[in-house]
Amino acid sequence: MVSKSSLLLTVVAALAYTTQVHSQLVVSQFLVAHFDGSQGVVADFQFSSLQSGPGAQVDIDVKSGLNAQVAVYPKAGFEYHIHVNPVGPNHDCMATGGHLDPLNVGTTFKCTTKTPADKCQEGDLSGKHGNITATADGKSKKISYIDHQLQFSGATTTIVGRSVVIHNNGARMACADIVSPGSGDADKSSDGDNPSATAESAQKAQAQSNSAQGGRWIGREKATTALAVVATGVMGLLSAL
Ligand SMILES: *[C@@H]1O[C@H](CO)[C@@H](O)[C@H](O)[C@H]1NC(C)=O
Ligand SMILES: [Cu+2]
Repeated sequence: MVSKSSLLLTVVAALAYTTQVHSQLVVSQFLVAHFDGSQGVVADFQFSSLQSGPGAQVDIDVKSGLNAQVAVYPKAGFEYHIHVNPVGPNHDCMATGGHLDPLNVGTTFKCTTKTPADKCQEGDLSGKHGNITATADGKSKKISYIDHQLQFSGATTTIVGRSVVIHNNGARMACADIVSPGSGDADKSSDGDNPSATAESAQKAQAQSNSAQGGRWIGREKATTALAVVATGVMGLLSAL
């Protein structure tokens, strides 16, 4: 006869495991690129992994700097891409190299919002989703979309450790590293004016703990196994009472 306390222990352990598995199914990866104003642009980019398959939800919040007066072509707006390398010393945007392009699409083929996305450079975000509009006050409406090419792993495909570059008629106007929230540059962000800052930091903390655990998906089989263990434990406990 198994003791009640050991059964109880099994239930508690299995519940703890299930909770952990569940949270990893919800948020796997969350990355940010923060433009801190040192190159005239204050903006936050967020990349959140999707629940299934490659791709990411991209959320862009331009707070200042993308003014129509600054734009070489105010009507066209500003292009922006994910470049392969991080930003160099002293905010050197040239150090970021070329576009993230694991498919070797190249720059001669221009992607538009109508091009099938699997034909585009992974990093050509403004090609696939449109330029950032130039405005009178340099602040733009929040931009959100899903990009199915973005990946959080793979030596050639990952967006981890890359950078975002904002262009003004081709010139590299400002750049920022893509990093885990709370690491290095991302910390300088002042979220004080952001009403969703609390929810955001909770999400960031979650993502951090997930990436600390490797940031990988845990299969549904494992979640199901954990649930089965919980169920067995509960039934065992009930029958022992
Ligand atoms: C995006 O901006 C670039 C540079 O200003 C411009 O050449 C291009 O035509 C713009 N794209 C669209 C779709 O307006
Ligand atoms: Cu670029």
